[in-house]
Amino acid sequence: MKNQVIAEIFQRMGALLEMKDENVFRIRSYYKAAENIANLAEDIETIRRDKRLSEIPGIGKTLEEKITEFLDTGKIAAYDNLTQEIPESLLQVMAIPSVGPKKAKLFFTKLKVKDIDGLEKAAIQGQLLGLEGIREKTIEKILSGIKVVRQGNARMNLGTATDVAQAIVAQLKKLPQVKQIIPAGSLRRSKETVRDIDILVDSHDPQKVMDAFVHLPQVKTINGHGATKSSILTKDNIQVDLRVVEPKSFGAALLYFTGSTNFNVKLRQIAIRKGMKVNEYGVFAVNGDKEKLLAAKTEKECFAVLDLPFIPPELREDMGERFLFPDNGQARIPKLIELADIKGDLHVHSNYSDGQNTIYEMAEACRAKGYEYVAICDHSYKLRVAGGVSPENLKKKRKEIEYLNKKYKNFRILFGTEVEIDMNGNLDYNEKILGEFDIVIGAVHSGFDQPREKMTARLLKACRNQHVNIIAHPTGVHLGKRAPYDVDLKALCHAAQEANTFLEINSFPIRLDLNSNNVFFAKQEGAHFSINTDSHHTDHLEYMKFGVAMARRGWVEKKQVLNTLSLDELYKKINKR
Ligand code: DGT
Ligand code: CA
Repeated sequence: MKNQVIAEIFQRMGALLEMKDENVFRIRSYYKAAENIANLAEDIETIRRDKRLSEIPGIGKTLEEKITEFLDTGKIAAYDNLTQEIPESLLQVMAIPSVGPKKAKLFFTKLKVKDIDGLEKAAIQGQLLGLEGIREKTIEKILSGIKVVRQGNARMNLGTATDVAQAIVAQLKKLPQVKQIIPAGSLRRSKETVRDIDILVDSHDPQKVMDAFVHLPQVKTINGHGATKSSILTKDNIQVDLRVVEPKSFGAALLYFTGSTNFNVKLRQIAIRKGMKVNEYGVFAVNGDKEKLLAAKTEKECFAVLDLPFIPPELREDMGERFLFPDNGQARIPKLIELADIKGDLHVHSNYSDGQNTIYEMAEACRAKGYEYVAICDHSYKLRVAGGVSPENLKKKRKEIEYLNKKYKNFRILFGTEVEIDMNGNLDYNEKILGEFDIVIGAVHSGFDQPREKMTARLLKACRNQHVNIIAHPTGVHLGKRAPYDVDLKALCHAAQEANTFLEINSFPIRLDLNSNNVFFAKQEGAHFSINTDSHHTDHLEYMKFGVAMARRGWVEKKQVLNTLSLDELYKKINKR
């Protein structure tokens, strides 16, 4: 499918036009088209063949011509012209938090800054100071923004890693030589971001598996092609390592290559204390220079001979180590929440704001997942850029939901909102309107730079509003794009607990907010959670698994999560009806 490539080009064209100070509507049309194309479920070439391009929302005659041009020639002349004028590398500069198109252009024209390295150099050498609108503080922010972007370039988010790994696993699974195949490493531990993908295969015939791996269609370069280990770079520059191990030691290898490194170190220490040894080939009893294999075939057997319970991969981090390996006594592992415990999604958008699907389509997709409810929480009026819903339109939305609910027996659509929390902690709709919703999610989408006390006060105030049930993406982080804002999470947890407000674990892969560290901390502080997808398309409902993974990594149990409740229990919990 060429969908993603075309979406990417339109996204870039939007950004380049923004840098050129073009008409805002023109800029917006490229961004909107990029988003809509990226979210298409159908192959754009099929749509073109059926002459239905103009039916894609936001695609007018001009954009239709550009899509056709790309599908015919593999190029878009207008894009090439733009990159002649403005180097593409400036898009990365523009993506740095607190830079943006205007400053990127300023640095380019005044200082010939073409890329991130150039900007960093100019900032350190003091060349930025004195340019229009640049103060000492701006430079500090730019330098820390560069760090965020560099980290983002070095590590992909869990969503991307999952997609890449799944595509490779699906192809290799077809080989008769492959018995088991599991992505290990940070991906198996569901870490928020992943540097490279480590896949483990159980096979008696490694050579065949290696050959198939290095010839996969997604391979750009082969960095290594050995007898039992190979390493490739995909066309998107993602490193994937594949190891083949013998079936008899698959468990020990899986344990080793799942890590984390710190967890492995701890495991080795425990083994030594018991007169044993652990490595990727097994767990051994050591007696002088004699070694006897005790376990290797499955992870469970390896843990058992070390007198440990099975430790879920998500817990194999430094976090929670004092519970996993207490100084005296047995490891205590709670029964972690599972995806199957989730009974509904409490934060999705519809086309009433910036969602791609109708309320009905979102509801049907949730029903298909076996949910009991979904809350349609569109943006509030102030967030115009995301189609915030006006008070008049709310009435229409509510009627539509009531009408649909009449038809459902064991399913309910909740009338919700993701309401803007302003700079002072006030909410975008008045109390009367807020009282009419089934679910209110408070969210910060502006003024990320506020100092800690201000931001904390702002969030606490929203949290204590009697109508607010959930605080959306509590730290505002965008992985690789925007650092979290500065908030006293402890204070927020305490206020949330007192006010019966739930902290969101936002499952959207570029957010994952709260992240697992914050979840772990918030849980200790007594907070309760709602795991939501923030879906803007039915396809995004799948992201729930990532939010659940964050909860598991934070040692969260079912009882601490609002949307594991049945509809009746949920209403009771939030004092509705
Ligand atoms: P990443 O790739 O940075 O997101 O994180 P990981 O955990 O996937 O790290 P990676 O890819 O370097 O290695 C995969 C696993 O292999 C790691 O979690 C533990 C194991 N491993 C790798 N190198 C070592 C090592 O030097 N010592 C030990 N004990 N384990 C290692
Ligand atoms: Ca890795």
